[in-house]
Amino acid sequence: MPDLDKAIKAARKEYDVNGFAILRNVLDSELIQEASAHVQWLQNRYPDLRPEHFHHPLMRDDAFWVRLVTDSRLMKIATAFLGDDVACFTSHYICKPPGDGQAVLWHQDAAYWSLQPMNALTIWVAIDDATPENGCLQMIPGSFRRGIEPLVMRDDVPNMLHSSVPQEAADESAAVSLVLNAGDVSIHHPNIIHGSGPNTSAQRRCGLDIGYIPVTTQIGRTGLYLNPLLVAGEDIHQVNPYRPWPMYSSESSMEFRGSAEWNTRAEAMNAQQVGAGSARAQKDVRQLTQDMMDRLMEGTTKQAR
Ligand SMILES: O=C(O)CCC(=O)C(=O)O
Repeated sequence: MPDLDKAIKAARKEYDVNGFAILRNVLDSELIQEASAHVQWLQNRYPDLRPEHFHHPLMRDDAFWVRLVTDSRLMKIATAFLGDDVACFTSHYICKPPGDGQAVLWHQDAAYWSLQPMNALTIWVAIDDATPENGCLQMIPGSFRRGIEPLVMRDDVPNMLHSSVPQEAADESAAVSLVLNAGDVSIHHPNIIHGSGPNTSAQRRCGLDIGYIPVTTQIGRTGLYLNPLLVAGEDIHQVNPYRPWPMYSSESSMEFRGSAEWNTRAEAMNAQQVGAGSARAQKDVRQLTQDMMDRLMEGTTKQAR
């Protein structure tokens, strides 16, 4: 993939200066269509959930989600930034329905994550075209160099995180909108101040955010990040337990291109994983998702339980 190599090199330079970068045309339209069908599959399965909250517990035993977050093109980007041995510790679809999709107020991911050290990369995959009207991501260039701002609880406007950085910390006049086509991806630093507006348009805006860490980063035991998955290389440091890759089953996953061969790939990955099978809490996935939403509402995502 020579073009991707070139794009990663350019992205590295931008990321080092601004704390974010865009890579165009990373994922093919067939895979994006499957991801879109996956969102519909989740919507049918969890009709009572707002689609901004399709968090990773809902997908942890879902072979398609693992196929997606381990896509070779995403792995190429993640390993270029984090090294050869990489895990995925969080991911969710933020799908903003037309006319009603909620804002994500200015925030820093690191303020919500319990990671030691805070070495991580978010890859955000555009499942739909993203524009200012339907609530695309916005970044404040260079803001990743500042420290972590305190969280301010917010219920003055509907918003997905129920919190933000203090108003004076976000210089909105410097904000850049990330206008993406479906299949483009953006990457960002855990400390960068970013957010997205409400969806005031007639077009859905759906993105999948995926948090990757090198296997040297330890995930705090707060009960939230219960689904780390080794996605590239080896668990050479053994600071986290990893879940085994799920087998394909029509009950736990949508059918997808390659689902017939999936189990061979998953078995091979599990065979080489030290500690495979040491999955964390086995609470009901809907309840876990509710716990995640409650903790966002209480502002307690970083506190141990
Ligand atoms: O999808 C959005 O609008 C917000 C995503 C976000 O804040 C993130 O990926 O860190």
